[in-house]
Amino acid sequence: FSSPAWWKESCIYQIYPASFYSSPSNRSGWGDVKGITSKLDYLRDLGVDIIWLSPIYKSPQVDMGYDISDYKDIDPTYGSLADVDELIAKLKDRNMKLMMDLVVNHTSDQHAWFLDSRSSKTAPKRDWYIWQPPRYDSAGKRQPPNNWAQILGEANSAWTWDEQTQEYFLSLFTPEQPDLNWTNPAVRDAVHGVLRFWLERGVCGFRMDVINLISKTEGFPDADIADSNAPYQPGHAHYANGPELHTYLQEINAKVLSHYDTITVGEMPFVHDSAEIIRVVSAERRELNMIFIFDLVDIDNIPGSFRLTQHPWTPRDLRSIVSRWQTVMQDQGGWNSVFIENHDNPRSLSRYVDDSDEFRERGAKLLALMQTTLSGTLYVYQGEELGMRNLPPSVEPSEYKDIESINFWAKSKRLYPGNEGGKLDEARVTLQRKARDHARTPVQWSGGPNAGFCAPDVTPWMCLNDDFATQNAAGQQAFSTSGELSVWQFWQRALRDRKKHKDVFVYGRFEELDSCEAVFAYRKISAKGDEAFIVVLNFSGDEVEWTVPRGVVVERWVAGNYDAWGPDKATSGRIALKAWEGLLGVVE
Ligand code: TEU
Repeated sequence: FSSPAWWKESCIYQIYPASFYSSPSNRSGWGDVKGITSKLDYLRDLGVDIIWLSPIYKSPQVDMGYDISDYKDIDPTYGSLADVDELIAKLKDRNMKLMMDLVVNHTSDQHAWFLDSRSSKTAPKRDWYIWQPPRYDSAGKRQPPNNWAQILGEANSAWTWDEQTQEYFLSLFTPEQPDLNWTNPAVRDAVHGVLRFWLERGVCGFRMDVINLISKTEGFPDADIADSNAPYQPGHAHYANGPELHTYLQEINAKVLSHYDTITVGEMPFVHDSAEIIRVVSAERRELNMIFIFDLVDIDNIPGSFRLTQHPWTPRDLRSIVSRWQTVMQDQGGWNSVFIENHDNPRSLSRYVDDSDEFRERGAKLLALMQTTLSGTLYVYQGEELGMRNLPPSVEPSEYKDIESINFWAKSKRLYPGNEGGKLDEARVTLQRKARDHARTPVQWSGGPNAGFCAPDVTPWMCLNDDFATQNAAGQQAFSTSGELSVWQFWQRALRDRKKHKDVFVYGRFEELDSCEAVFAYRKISAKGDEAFIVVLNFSGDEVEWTVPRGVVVERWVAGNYDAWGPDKATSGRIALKAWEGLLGVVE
């Protein structure tokens, strides 16, 4: 059981600025900061305390702003520093806060630091990035320094050749995102300066992009061969949670964070070891408040491989992942972040439940019930509160905008031009299921032109989902005479309940109850033991029976996704669950 803190109880809402809201006078088809500011009441009404903005800094937008060319300025697409100051002030008026995305594993290749670094071998900032001479193969052909693959284009090397200075630089994500050399104290100082700049401006903290990749194994050894047909291999073992990670995180804390009242969440892909994770998030080590663990959003990846792969999974896997991390954190003194969506993953509705017209509302509410009753800091991704779903399969691979999908499709066409062995079809399905763009379509504000996302006569930068006429915020916020809550209203109520019973839902002890195949059941109990709830979730489209375990006395059901106000059901013995049904009950 953990001591209370504001950053634990807050509901954090992730905004993907390009697709959130474009203010009416904006003619670009992109969302902007002014647009965000104008929607604060919407967020406050939902129950949001903190907004986290995906990057809005100056950027060539090769990777949608995760390639930053100036950390201390705003990209004109999104507005200006003055707009951000206004946003912070308006948030403050509403008792809300702002978290920024800190992308410091790499910069853009257009950042002044890199322009200097690549200008010559003796440039003052040469050593701010990771440069290596080539290797030569037996045929005398020039090769990159090792076999690591690029993360957002796995057919390519993680190293990019620089003609001018005849060396390779490391670029784990794309060639336009060179990795900073964190072994250089001047780089770390500069990063600390970036944090201070934003904290002084009034932001409350940071989501730290791939922060676990900042320390690489010395000597850059080759990765083990995972796929002998592939030209390059996943190098995770040599850069995920590398040798100096903890030193660097503690340094950030000592030099910067400890001087402010902040919230930090580190993005930590490719790491599953609980002892290592606890090292980062246990309070006494002073590293980060919490991290994003990827097990749930990577549930359908081939283990150890890349994100754009397919791997079968069952509700049992989902259950065991959620249970494992709830338990590890409470038993070992760590702190969870509870999330199931972000801008790098398909929509949770399409992925974990059923996005058909028949079941989408049930499914979205089922996930809301789970998310709002788990211990940890809760993150909601824009549109999740509306049950937004993936783009329809009719969208062609060539229409995806994301660099990862573009590289993946180009590779697939090159390797299987004649759809050999059905492999091109398979790649198409992989994109239909997993492209990052599914989460990047504009937020559906209304059923009007452009879903109310931007001016009616402007073309949005990214196609809208074709279901916006019936699925949109205005419709879901409207009062319904049927008495049934919309997905948005369900989230609003669930977020309120989470706050009201925070001793149980945010801080309480998690205990998995006898779950069977698709049914995930757990009990949450406050530290004092004076309050407890039961949650029963049917992660299947089948009607199933589930038995309330002996020793669990359900007083009454207080909420459900078929009857928001508490279904009239048996409270002991066998209970019948409908397809995708979820229940919340008070336990004695
Ligand atoms: O993502 C890091 C990351 O490794 C994944 O989520 C990644 O997108 C996926 O595994 C690719 O297969 C972060 C950002 O969230 C992402 O948008 C950026 O592209 C990436 O870092 C580089 O900054």
